[in-house]
Parts: sequence; C-alpha cells; structure tokens
Amino acid sequence: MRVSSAVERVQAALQEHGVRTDILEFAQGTRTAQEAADAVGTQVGQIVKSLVFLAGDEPVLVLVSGAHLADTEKLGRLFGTKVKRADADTVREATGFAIGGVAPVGHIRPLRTLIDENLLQYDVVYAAAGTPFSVFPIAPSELVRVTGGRVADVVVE
Ligand code: 5CA
Repeated sequence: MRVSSAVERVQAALQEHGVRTDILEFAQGTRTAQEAADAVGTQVGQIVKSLVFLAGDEPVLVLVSGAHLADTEKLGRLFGTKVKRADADTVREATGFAIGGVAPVGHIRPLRTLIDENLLQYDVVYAAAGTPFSVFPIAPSELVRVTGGRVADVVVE
C-alpha cells in the first residue's frame, strides 16, 4: 500500500524531533477516538484527539484525551480570547490534514498548542498519524516535547 503524503509528513516531523515510534495502520479505520481505541486494543482515554479551534482568528491546536471533552470556556481563558471549534475547511487549511486524521505534529505551520493534563497519567498514548487509518504510540512527555504544547486543565468536569 502506498504510504499517504500526510503520513509521510508526520513520520518526517517525528524523525526530526528524534522520536522513535512506528506508525500503525488499521484498515477498519481510526476516524474517532473510540474507533482508534478499538483498533489498537486500548482504553479510549489513551487516544489523543487533535482538535483545531479558532482563538479569535488564529487556528490553535488542543490535544485532548479521548475520555474527555474540550471546554471552550476554559480554552477562552487560556488563549485570552473567544474560542470556537474550527470548521472542516479551516482544519484542513491550518494543518494540511482532514478531520479524523489530524495529527499533533507535521502541520503546514506551527500552531499554538494546549495539552489535556489527563493524558499525562498514561505510559503511552496514541495520536492520529495524518489519516483516519493510522495512529502512532508516544509517551505523553514526548508529546509535550515535540509539540511544544502547554499542559493545562482544558476539559469539561
Ligand atoms: N483519528 C481519531 C483518533 S486519533 C481522531 O482524529 N479523533 S479526533 O477526535 O481528533 O477527530 C475527530 C474530531 O473532529 C471529533 O472529535 C470532532 O470534534 C471533530 N469534528 C468532526 N466533524 C467535524 C466538523 N464537521 N467540523 C469540525 N469538527 C469536526
């Protein structure tokens, strides 16, 4: 199977940061956190949702545990401006990835990033690798390092 250019972009970004990991591909699909958890055989909390929001006009990235929902009020306070969910076109424009495959790295340009503190409790988490059929395992501390993200309380209680 030809490796998609989106996956190659993620691979290159991970390599650039010295992350050693293998991208896992699943024919049955990993479009949602639950599908990804089922495919990998892990709990949904260990799946990283890579969500794009607009903070004012600026696209930003929020990495959220699959077991939690992002709280736009909290995001607003953390980014210092009104925050809303980006639509599908904006997501693709800002990241180069389509919804369901948005990776935490390998974007067209760097995005300010917040990371759900709930992800830090796990030894390993799984993030999308650029397509709705691929994920890669990574230690949460490494995810923080490679994204340059800030760990924060970003979820609905
Ligand atoms: N591959 C999986 C697990 S890594 C994945 O990408 N999950 S996700 O949660 O990060 O991506 C799906 C998310 O995209 C959903 O949680 C939903 O919030 C968002 N989404 C789905 N459809 C739309 C849409 N039309 N516009 C904006 N956001 C959407």
